[in-house]
Amino acid sequence: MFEAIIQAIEAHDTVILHRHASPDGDALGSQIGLKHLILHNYPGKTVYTVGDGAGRYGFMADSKMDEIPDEAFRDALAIILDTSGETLISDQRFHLAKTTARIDHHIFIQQIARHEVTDSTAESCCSLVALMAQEAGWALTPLAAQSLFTGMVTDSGRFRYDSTSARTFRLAAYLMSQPIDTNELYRNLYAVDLDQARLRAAFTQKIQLTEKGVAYIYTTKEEMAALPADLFSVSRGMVSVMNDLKGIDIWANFTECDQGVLCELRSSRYNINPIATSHGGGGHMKASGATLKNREEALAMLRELDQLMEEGQ
Ligand SMILES: [Mn+2]
Repeated sequence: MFEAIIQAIEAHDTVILHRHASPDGDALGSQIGLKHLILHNYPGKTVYTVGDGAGRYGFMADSKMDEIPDEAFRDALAIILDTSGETLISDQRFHLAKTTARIDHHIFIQQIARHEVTDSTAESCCSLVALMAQEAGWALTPLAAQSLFTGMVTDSGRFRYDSTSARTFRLAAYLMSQPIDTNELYRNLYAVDLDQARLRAAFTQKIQLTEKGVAYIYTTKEEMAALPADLFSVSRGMVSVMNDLKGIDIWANFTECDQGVLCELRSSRYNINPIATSHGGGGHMKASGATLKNREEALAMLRELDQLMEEGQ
């Protein structure tokens, strides 16, 4: 399955690893994991990780990105991980690379690279990288295993989402043949400080319901400016206060910012991806996102979600 990508890695002395902007555990995990797999199995190769900062995933080992000049791309292979749309890639200089490849588990929207493997049945990009390591017969290292395991955990909601499969557990077991401190990992991922707990409580109070029972939170620019939190922790971080509410099958978090209104859409039952895509976004069947123009577009989206609820009943 990964033959062409493995050959491309073998054929290039320099490999540059990209992933989507505002990285999550899977984006960073696949990047760091693949970096250490290549370094360990092909001594002498140079591997760089590029992109914006690790943010709340800064606890992950080796998550500091490299700063490299344009020349570094000239003879390099650039591999794009965990990204479905070209504009979402952090550090657009992959265009300068000699060859490109992509490994992704989002719903396919476009070809970006020369060699591509996309499998939307995988719960995480990290598990695809783990699968490639098995296929190539690469040896694991503790850091590679730990990074890939982190992405599997975060993108599967700690092995809870329906994308979690027998293959997920087989690959998790394979990674756990290396020493992975899960207590430490889960503490880093799930322990919240008191301020964050209070912020979540405030967002719980902000939950509203549409006529058909779609839950949503809308945060204006003014409210955002007054909050002790950054855009990502509100937009991606607070959508989860609506998880696990009985009788709520679809929920959305809207956050105004300079670019428009960030929208994070989730569902426990319905495929909300086409609605996100029709508003210029993308993602997965039950978890997608989009950047909307304004509040009117957010309200229009809520009407479409209401319609989806109605059709589903
Ligand atoms: Mn992912």
